[in-house]
Amino acid sequence: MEAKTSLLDNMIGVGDMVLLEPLTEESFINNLKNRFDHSEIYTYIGSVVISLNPYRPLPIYTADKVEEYRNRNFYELSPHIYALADEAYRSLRDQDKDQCILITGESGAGKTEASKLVMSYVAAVCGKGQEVNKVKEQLLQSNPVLEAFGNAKTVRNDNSSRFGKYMDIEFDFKGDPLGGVISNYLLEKSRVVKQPRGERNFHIFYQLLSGSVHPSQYTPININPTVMRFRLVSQNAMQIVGFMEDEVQSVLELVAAILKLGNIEFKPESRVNGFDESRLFTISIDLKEMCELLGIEQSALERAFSFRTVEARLDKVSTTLNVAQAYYARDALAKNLYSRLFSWLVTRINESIKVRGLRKKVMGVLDIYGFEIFEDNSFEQFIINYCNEKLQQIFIELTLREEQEEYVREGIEWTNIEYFNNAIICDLIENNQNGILAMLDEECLRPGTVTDETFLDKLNTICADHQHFESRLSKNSKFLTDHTLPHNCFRIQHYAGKVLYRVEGFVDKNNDLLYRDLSQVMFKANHSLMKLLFPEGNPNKVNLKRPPTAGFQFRASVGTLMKNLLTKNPNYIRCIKPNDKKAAHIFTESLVCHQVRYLGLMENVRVRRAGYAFRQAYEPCLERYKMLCKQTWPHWKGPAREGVEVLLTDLQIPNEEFSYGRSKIFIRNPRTLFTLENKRAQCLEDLATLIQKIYRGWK
Ligand code: AD9
Ligand code: MG
Repeated sequence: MEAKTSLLDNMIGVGDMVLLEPLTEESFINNLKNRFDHSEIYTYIGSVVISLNPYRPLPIYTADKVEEYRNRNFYELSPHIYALADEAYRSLRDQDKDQCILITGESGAGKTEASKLVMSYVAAVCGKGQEVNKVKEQLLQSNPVLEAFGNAKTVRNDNSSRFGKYMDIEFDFKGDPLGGVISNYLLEKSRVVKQPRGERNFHIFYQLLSGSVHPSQYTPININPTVMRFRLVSQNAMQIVGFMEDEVQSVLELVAAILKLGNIEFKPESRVNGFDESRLFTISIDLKEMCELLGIEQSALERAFSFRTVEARLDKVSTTLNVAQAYYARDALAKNLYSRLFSWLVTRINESIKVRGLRKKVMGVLDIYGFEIFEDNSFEQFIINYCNEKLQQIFIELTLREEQEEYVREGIEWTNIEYFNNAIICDLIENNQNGILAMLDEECLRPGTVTDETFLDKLNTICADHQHFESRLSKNSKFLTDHTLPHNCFRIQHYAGKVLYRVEGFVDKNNDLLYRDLSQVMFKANHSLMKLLFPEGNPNKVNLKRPPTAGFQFRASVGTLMKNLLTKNPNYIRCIKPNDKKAAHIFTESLVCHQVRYLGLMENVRVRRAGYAFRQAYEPCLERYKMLCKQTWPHWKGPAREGVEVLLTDLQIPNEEFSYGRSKIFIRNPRTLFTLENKRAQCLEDLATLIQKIYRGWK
């Protein structure tokens, strides 16, 4: 009977993997599958929530469900993301502990949905009132705005986050939300100008065009700026978040201008208006329309696409651009316009949701782009996967640390358990001296001819020659070199799998340079946003200092994020993708097994079981089992801890099975818990039979 082997009544399979007997990878996967087949997508490993993407709407996020989970103990009901959200919120509200919700998993596993479920749960259970409700709405509606601009359809996920997001929700002393702060991490801006086969550009472009052009026709557009009004799905959301009408309009103008920009073509043309022999001439009207949209002087933009001025101290040297360089400049401008617009949106949202009262406690929700292995992996995947490595590391450190600390806090002995630590991969990427990012930066800053190939040569040479590096990289084989590697590639053994990176574009994307001529034209534009977006184009503020590289900035911001997360109490949601067809009801065992392995879930269960499989505060424990002992039933008058002692002695459970912590009882073996649960189930059954008898007697 399934119910007898579970922690909770009437549960499918085992709700907490810690209680799984026997514990093998096979039984672990079978348990997930069994539960998934019965629409139970959540399963615990102690306090960690495993979430399987159902790829279909489930009726488990209703207002009734919220009520059901509200103010209940974590293990009291069947596993649910709401239980985690409730636990985190109550701990924040009642114990003043800052929380963070760490959501990990590969692309399409359900992280973004999970983050929204946590946010909506917290919004539903925290305080009400006009002001508070407005704050809540703004916080929640920031999601569709950012998704419209930062998400896109990829082969892995129809709504894939192409940026990392961390949101601090700030509360007052009563636990009412006051506002928040969003941090965004490196948007995949290359998507603006080029999308892999079968993928799309950012949603906003299609939302803008909806009704006028079919999404498949991305390139040629015929939007008339004057009729281009608010036909946007995200438009309502923008207004709720606090954007003014003219701001929305400005944003849309910019998006439309980027589309126009993408249509501009260059052809070498001799003698145009006697201006210059090598001047490039554009044949479309898009240039004109783009200039109209942004209030740019057309001839200035044409010139910026034809020449490049290099300034060195007092000298200014102008060189003509060839067609390829003009296209390069065009794409660089499109990417910069879009990514700067995105950052501006985040800043603008932050302004709206900024905390005005006295902030007391914080709940951080982290939703980043998931681990990606494509056929063709570039700088973007490298950055995304590095970010995922860091998160995995934090999981490893904190699971262990948390476990250790709890034993110390409760005065209980603890023995270490071995598991794979991916710190070595993080170091390979981020080491200050010879990490891959540092080498890339070094190459980007080196005078002389720098290409992706010279960067790759450098990586390979250092790996082969440098004794220290060799032992660090090769012996642990995280940087994999062999003769079968395709030309221009390097391979890394990430925690989640081997990824082959093609170096093409690494140097360029890391440099992230925009010709000064273009930024100056943008700064001069007669458009409300452009001065804000291109401050370096201000001719009065000539700054010859090189801006930090994309890799450098990313590493720094991830470092800050990690420090921030370490100060908070972590709550984990480990998302798993059940199949790669984006389909409901399909559970591909091999795929799930791979994720279970690299997420380290088996180790997680083992760590949890190595010491004590189960722990519970004395009071709820006594409450749950007091019916099993005459001395504690129905009311125990003394302290809860003594009640639990009386109960366990009475049930003749061997002493070595328990440890009495300061505030919790620790149960070593899951079987002991089953014994208690079975006795309790029996007791309830007897009680039900008795009630029936009495009832019949009355009739
Ligand atoms: V990525 O790293 O941003 O590419 P995520 O964020 O892990 O990825 P996402 O949350 O976007 O994945 O989920 C992908 C899709 O799965 C969603 O668009 C939903 O259609 C579907 N999904 C995910 N979670 C749930 C759920 N709890 N219930 C129903 C879900 N559908
Ligand atoms: Mg996502």
